[in-house]
Formats: sequence, C-alpha cells, structure tokens
Amino acid sequence: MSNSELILVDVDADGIAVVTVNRPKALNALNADVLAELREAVIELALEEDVRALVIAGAGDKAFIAGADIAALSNMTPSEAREMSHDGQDCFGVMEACPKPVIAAIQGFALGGGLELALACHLRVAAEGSKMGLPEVTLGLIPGFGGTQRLSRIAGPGVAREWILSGELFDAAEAHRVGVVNRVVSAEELLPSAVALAKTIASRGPVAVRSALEVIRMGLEVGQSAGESMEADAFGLIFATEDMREGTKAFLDKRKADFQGL
Ligand code: CO8
Repeated sequence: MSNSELILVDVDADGIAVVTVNRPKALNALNADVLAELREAVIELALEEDVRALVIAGAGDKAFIAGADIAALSNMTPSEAREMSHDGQDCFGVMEACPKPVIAAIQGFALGGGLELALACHLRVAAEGSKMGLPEVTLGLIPGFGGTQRLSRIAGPGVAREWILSGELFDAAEAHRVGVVNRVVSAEELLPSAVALAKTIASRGPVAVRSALEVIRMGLEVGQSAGESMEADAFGLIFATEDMREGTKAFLDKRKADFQGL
C-alpha cells in the first residue's frame, strides 16, 4: 500500500482503513496533488482484499478540510478551474462509487471542497463544535466538487440553497438536524465512533453491503420505478451468494452468521 506524505493510510487488524488528509498547516486544503493521491489511495483500498471499510479524516484537531486551496484557485484560468473541478468531481466520484463503506470523521472546519468531500462519503460522523458550510459565494465562487448536486440530494434543495447561497457556517448540531451528518459525538469519541460504525457495517454480509451501496447510489440517478427494478435485480442476485444462505441459516440456527464475502 503506497503511503504518501499528503495522504496517510493506516489499516487496523479488522480491515478498517483510516485515510488521513495530511496538510495541517493549510488546514488540509485540497490541491491537485492531494486530490490525485486521495483518488489513488481509495482505488488501492477498494481493491485490497483485507480492507473492509474506509474512514476519511483530516490531520490535526483544527480542521477536517478547510476547502480547496484558495492560493491555487486565485490564479487559475477558466479552463484550469474547469479541469480542477472535473478532477475533484472524479476523485469524489471514485469515493462515492467505492464498493466498501466510506465514512467521513469530521472535526473542526469542513468547508467548501472539504464539505463536498464529506458529502461524497457514504456516511458522516461529526465532532461536537465542528463547523461546516459551503462558503464559496463569500469568495465569489460556487461549489465545484459536486456540492451543488450532492447537498440537494442529501438534505434537500431548501437546505442546499440556504447553505450555498448564504455561505454561512453551521455547527454539527444544526448539520445533524437537517440531515447533513448522521451522528454527532464528542471530539474524543470521533475517530473511535467512526471506526466502530465502520466495524459494525464490516460485520454484516459484505456482498449485501456492496449491493446496497450500489443500488442506493444508482437509484439516486434514476426514477422510482427504474430504481425499484434495479433493487429487485440486485435482490435476486443476492440469492446466488453463500453469505445469503449463511445469514438466513444462522438466524434459524440461533447463532451469529459467519460471512465469507462469497
Ligand atoms: N486554502 C488554502 N489555505 C488555507 C485554506 C484554504 N481553503 N484555509 C486555511 N488555509 C491556511 C491559511 O491561509 C493559513 O495559512 P498561513 O498560516 O500560511 O497564513 C492556515 O491555513 C491557517 O488558517 P487561518 O490562519 O485562516 O486560521 P483561522 O483559525 O484564523 O481561520 C478558517 C480558519 C475560518 C477555516 C479560515 O482559514 C478560512 O476561512 N479558510 C477558508 C475557508 C474557505 O473559504 N473554504 C472554501 C474554499 S473554496 C472551495 O473549497 C471551492 C471548492 C470547489 C473548487 C472547484 C475547483 C476549481
């Protein structure tokens, strides 16, 4: 497993990979190198057989990620900005399409591109007191890493318009209230909680988890009937797995299922 300076990867004995964006002096701001290395790391971890889930964190206690690198943005031409927007969208698309659960562990600031990255994760756990928002309009910009699309889908267009148009920052409690984050915990409990959630999901049938992730993601791109049709196909396919036989048999035998991911 490659381990760069900008992206640190630590896989524990249970196969939970903690992926840390490591630019604490710039509050982990995203530049082209960070995006490229993050994309690479997620692809490698998705292929790594022993890895069951990913937790994405920011280095230091001040910020998860304070956004795209404003210094880099300030001098871009329109075509460079468009290209970087595509690079970020591509990186976050890889995260969202990861067949293993990806959980953001948010502490401190998760702003602009940093929140957009968290929105591309499957689940978000935030520390009390963390601050989130899409302040791009305060810089004369709009979100460019998928935030205009994902925030609407996750929290609804009303919340997306409020957050994107006002550029205001919101605390973890408000983010939880409107559905932007799934769980809020104390700062000390942040990483343990995110890892525990990853372990809970990792203990479930791996093929079923992968299938559910895919059907939910694809379903968001099509209408209800097409989504339900995909669901029925995936549901039928699951009956070809050993895990499905094991899971149902274990229930009937009143024992814990021993899933093999097959
Ligand atoms: N980019 C680059 N450097 C940053 C960023 C950033 N987004 N955020 C913080 N830093 C740097 C600061 O410049 C500072 O560096 P130095 O010590 O060298 O001066 C260091 O990190 C510490 O930051 P502060 O001194 O500002 O710390 P404060 O505690 O005073 O403030 C804040 C913390 C409130 C988080 C403040 O740093 C801030 O407002 N940061 C910018 C937040 C922001 O506007 N983010 C959105 C950026 S735009 C974006 O994300 C667009 C995404 C889509 C891009 C599409 C592709 C083109």
